[in-house]
Amino acid sequence: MEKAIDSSKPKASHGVEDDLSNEAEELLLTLPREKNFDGTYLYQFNGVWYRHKFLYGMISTRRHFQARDSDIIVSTFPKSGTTWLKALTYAIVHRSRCAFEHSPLLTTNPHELVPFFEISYSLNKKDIPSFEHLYTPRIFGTHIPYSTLPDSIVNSNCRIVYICRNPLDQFISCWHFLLKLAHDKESETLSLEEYFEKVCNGVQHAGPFWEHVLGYWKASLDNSHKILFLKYEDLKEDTHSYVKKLAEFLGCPFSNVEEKERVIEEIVKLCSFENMKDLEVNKPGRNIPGHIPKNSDYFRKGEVGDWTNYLTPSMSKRLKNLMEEKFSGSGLAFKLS
Ligand code: PAP
Repeated sequence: MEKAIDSSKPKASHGVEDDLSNEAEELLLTLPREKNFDGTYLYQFNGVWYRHKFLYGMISTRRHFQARDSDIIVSTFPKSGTTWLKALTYAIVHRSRCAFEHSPLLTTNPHELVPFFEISYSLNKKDIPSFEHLYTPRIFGTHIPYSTLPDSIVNSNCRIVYICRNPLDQFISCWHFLLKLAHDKESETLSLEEYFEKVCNGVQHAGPFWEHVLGYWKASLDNSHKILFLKYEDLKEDTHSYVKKLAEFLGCPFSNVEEKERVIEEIVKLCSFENMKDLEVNKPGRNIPGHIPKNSDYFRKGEVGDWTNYLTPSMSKRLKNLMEEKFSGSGLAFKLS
């Protein structure tokens, strides 16, 4: 049964969020919890596991976020291609604002240009973010599952682009990311095998993986004009075609002139792993104010099939079998290499 989050309370544009803080703290005491990778807790809310800060951010997002019809939501399970899809979406949608050699993507990390609303709502509990600094159409990121999105997103004409990644690479990518964060905080961590066990039981931030992916997959089948469902592996294989498809879906297709002027190629190059990783802003030591990960933590290898370097045959078999079982009959399959 769904736990209640009261999203009907009056929405102050500014104001101390004591009510919500108290409500969230009280709620936390009632929720099942499990140790996370780094010894902190994950809390299970409506079947989904959240880190503490994100749970608060999710509740606050549901309470306060008002979608506009023109908004674009980049939605993902963590470590599935969020940074890349944010960059591509931003580059496509705002391409007429400035020449590519002056693109904000060259000097600003994609997570700053395209904020996660649940992080924005969790950063400062005193003021509700207004997002006034964002260009229209506004582009937001989120890891919130489809079933828990604010009503205004589901009921408005705003569009959602979702990217999933094969669960073996996603697991390894997440493992490296968490290891880096824990190392920076000098926290004790679970071993790869212990973390693997948690993931197979669905216990990871925003997990279970299969619930998240299936939620958006089914919604995209029911509502293909609202939700575009992409796969990291397809995007890697043929970025050009998917950039074109993304622009069409977002209502800003490339003109013949733009195609002739190789605008798609410019966007693919600008947002490529190799280009973004080497930018000064994404080098080690830089991070977005208020964010714990360093900008460089979002760029590791950017490859398909890296799982073969880490998972034992029995681990990969178990994860493949689990996914086959969970995705059976859905029509969704993953490319592993
Ligand atoms: P997030 O959910 O925390 O925002 P996200 O961007 O989804 O993270 O995942 C990071 C992964 O995307 C990393 O994968 P890896 O660990 O297997 O290397 C990262 O390298 C990859 N990535 C980041 N930017 C790009 C890009 N421009 N092209 C391809 N892959 C990318």
